[in-house]
Amino acid sequence: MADIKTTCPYCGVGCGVTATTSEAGVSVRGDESHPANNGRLCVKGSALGDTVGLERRLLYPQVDGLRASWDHAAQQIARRMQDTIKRYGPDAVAFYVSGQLLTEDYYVANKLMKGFIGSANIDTNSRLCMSTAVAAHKQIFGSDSVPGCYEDLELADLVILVGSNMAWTHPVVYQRIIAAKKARPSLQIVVIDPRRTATADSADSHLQLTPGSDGYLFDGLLAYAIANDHLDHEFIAAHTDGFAAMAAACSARNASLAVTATATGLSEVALDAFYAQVCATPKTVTVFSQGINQAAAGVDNASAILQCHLALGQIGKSGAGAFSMTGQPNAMGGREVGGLANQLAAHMDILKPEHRDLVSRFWQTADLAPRPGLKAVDMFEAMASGKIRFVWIIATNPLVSLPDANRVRDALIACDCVVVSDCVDDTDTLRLADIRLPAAGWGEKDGTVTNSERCISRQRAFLPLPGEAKPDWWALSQVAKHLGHAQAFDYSNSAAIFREHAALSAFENNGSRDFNIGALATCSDADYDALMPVQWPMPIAKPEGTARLFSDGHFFTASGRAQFIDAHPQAAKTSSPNLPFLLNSGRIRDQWHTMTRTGRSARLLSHIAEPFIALHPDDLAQIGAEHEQLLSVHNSFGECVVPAMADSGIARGHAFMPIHWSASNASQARVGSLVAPLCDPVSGQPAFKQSPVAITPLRSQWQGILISRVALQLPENQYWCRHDIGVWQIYTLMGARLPVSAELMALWQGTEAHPASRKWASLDDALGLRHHIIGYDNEQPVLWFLAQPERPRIDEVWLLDALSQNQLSARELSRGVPSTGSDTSALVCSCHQVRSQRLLDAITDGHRSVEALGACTRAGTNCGSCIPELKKLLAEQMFVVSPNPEVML
Ligand SMILES: Nc1nc2c(c(=O)[nH]1)N[C@H]1C(S)=C(S)[C@@H](COP(=O)(O)OP(=O)(O)OC[C@H]3O[C@@H](n4cnc5c(=O)[nH]c(N)nc54)[C@H](O)[C@@H]3O)O[C@H]1N2
Ligand SMILES: Nc1nc2c(c(=O)[nH]1)N[C@H]1C(S)=C(S)[C@@H](COP(=O)(O)OP(=O)(O)OC[C@H]3O[C@@H](n4cnc5c(=O)[nH]c(N)nc54)[C@H](O)[C@@H]3O)O[C@H]1N2
Ligand code: SF4
Ligand SMILES: [Mo]
Repeated sequence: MADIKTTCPYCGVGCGVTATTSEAGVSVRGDESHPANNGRLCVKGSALGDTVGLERRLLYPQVDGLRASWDHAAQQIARRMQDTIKRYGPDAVAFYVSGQLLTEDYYVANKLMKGFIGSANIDTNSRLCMSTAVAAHKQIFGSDSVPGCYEDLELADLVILVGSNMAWTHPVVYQRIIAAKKARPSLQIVVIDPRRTATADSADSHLQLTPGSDGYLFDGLLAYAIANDHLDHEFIAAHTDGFAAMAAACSARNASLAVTATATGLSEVALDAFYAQVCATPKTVTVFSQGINQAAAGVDNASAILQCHLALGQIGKSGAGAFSMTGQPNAMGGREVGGLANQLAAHMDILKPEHRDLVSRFWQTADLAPRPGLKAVDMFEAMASGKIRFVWIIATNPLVSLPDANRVRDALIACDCVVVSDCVDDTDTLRLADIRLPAAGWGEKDGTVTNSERCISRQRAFLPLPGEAKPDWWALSQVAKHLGHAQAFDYSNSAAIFREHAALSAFENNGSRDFNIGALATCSDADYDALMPVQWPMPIAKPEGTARLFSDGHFFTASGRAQFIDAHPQAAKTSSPNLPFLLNSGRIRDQWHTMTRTGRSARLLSHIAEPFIALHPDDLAQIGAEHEQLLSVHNSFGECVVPAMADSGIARGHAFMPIHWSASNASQARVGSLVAPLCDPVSGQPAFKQSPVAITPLRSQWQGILISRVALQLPENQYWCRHDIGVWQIYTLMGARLPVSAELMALWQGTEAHPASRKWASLDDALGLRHHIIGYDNEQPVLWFLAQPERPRIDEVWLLDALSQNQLSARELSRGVPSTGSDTSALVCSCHQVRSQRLLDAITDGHRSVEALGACTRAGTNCGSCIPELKKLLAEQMFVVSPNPEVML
């Protein structure tokens, strides 16, 4: 029952987690001593214990569909790679890796490809996530450095959240800001997002701009600061180059309030107020995330943000700076080891001969890649066109997450050999693998990650390796040995890799490179085990680490000064008569990416369980559709079929879809299949947020829920989505024609060769409008199906439990709710399972604040992710109770 301190494997906040293993399973709580979260966890982190079960894990290597030993698998990978290299050269092989790898895994993958295979064709899903921020940092600061730290967000007087739905995507940092605001109400929060999000709901102001117009907004800010002389002349003169040229280009564009208002769709009054506020607030932090990064002109937009901070001298000081929030748990670690195709290790540059020479000598190799490799989208295009013929994909699901996802399928099919390392046994990408490798997952693997504020923390193992699962660094090292590089990859543990990584960061680093963790280069295995969270840089002379960069005005450019450039704003894609909606895509609160882990937690499903497309209610009416009706969303790249969600927070002509559904868990809901492979020209990051689409309503006559212990092959032409909870699979279905019980039973019986032990009870109603079936195997319920014209509302958490225990009354079974009468209204607080009806009752009973609701129902008292929803409920209800605006305050 020992407590192990580790780090959450989800978002880039990088919260410390204390995990306790007992016979009852794994329980987790926030680590009070971790500087990122001081004991807090969001709902995803709190549910980590639900996701560590061994159901549906990939446990053994497989080669061409057959179970194989690790040695055979590694030998086959090496042989197939060598065959490809012999015939087509080293650039015909590629690795596609992930910001969810540990730094040690990442270091080994990068070293093998760039150092020893001799190609730089290793890219990562961070290309889809952070490459725009990387390019902007390098362009302006000379290095990929996030200047500030989380504390700055608490110390600021103004926090600007641009293209970030932080309340849902980085909830613990968001809660830190909200707590700071509560203690000091003068702290102002401005959200810049074309969508009214949960984050926007609790901000002081929301600038609902035209998608992709951020460049104009920040160019307008520079123009305003220049015109009204709000510049920090001293800082500009002492620590920057190129200001005059940038200012001249900006002035030449005449970015007046009127011009900016037209470009951004915001009013001149709103712009004037925002600009005046920023210029008058020295302690301003601008946080940017995917609304900026995932845009066709993302690097220019991000650069414009960084330049505003330079021009106003709002950088390198406590409470001031531009802050790129990183998405994945180790996006930063991946950048540190040079995981992107256009980087070298330890923040060095593959285009610089002196850096190539340094790394070659450090790795003792003569085969270092001579030039940058292909970026993710180009890499998969090279597979489709036969230039790359071998790919090893590790810890990412590109068939779902890349743009033009249908083309990615063609790309993998065209390869001679596809190797996929994953921890689960079924993903869209794994389905196309020739060789599958079982990876150690969270709780089993051991190493380090770096969060958004450059803080390096340990992920520690507290569970045994299941089956034959192995850490990714180990698998890569085995293949390296079969390729003849035994000496360079002779690592005994992750500590040995980390020491090498740290030593490289300090190797001949005379202060010209920002990334230096030389103080850790000689750590013993025991030191590494005990490593406390620490922020880099931490050169030998500064083992305590560094909270803020650039405080001394020194930048990592040749002149030591930050560089102003002409980040000229450009308009993003727009809709057209044939494709009248602009589709935005992103995350929901309780799911992580393609749901291979969060999809297994029943409580994480209660918030939003199904794919959807959100549209303004007036747009829904205009296309002749209703809330929850099935819609076909399509363009020349693909089609999705998902239910509609009416959302007045979406502007007219826009739409939003979540990224979480794949072919493995829904009939047709991969949003990536609708996204054009259009990328920022500098960073290569795809413009995921603006895809023109057409939307057509579909007719469905019935809706159903199916809960089954056996996987069923559902008909392709009907809508379904599925979640796997323990031994159960839960399907939501919709269709054109109400199925007859017998059809479904035939499907079920068809899954067994000898169905004698299976019986079913069918409770169809007299009018034939409602079908209800319970299937038994050896007297135990194993299948439950309810279909009716309207959407069934059932209590899944209760039902799964009841089915497992076989303790159901006929009445309960037929309704899917306990006979005591259960609340099946929308779940608001996942941590304490509090539903909206309970909250409405509490509000009616006089609990009229977030705190009072929390005290009464416990909602919002754990991770706080649902506080924006509590506020919304309160605002709506208060209005009903008393339309007097004073009461609302
Ligand atoms: N719950 C949850 N949290 C996560 C993740 C997850 O899967 N689930 N994934 C993690 C990862 S890898 C990442 S990268 C982060 C992403 O974190 P965020 O960037 O916060 O999340 P997104 O939902 O991708 O997009 C953010 C917002 O950008 C807005 N946006 C779209 N277009 C524009 C535009 O033109 N301008 C502006 N200003 N805004 C725009 C969208 O409406 C959206 O609200 O989340 C991390 N955290
Ligand atoms: N349309 C659209 N598309 C997007 C985005 C968007 O906003 N809109 N966002 C993009 C962004 S920012 C991101 S980060 C990507 C994320 O997209 P992906 O990286 O494709 O999504 P994940 O589901 O996180 O995939 C991780 C896989 O690795 C497995 N895994 C987990 N841990 C390990 C491990 O230790 N080792 C191994 N070998 N496997 C492991 C998981 O089971 C899972 O299958 O999506 C991108 N795609
Ligand atoms: S905010 Fe949530 S998902 Fe992100 S690291 Fe913390 S607990 Fe994990
Ligand atoms: Mo990401």
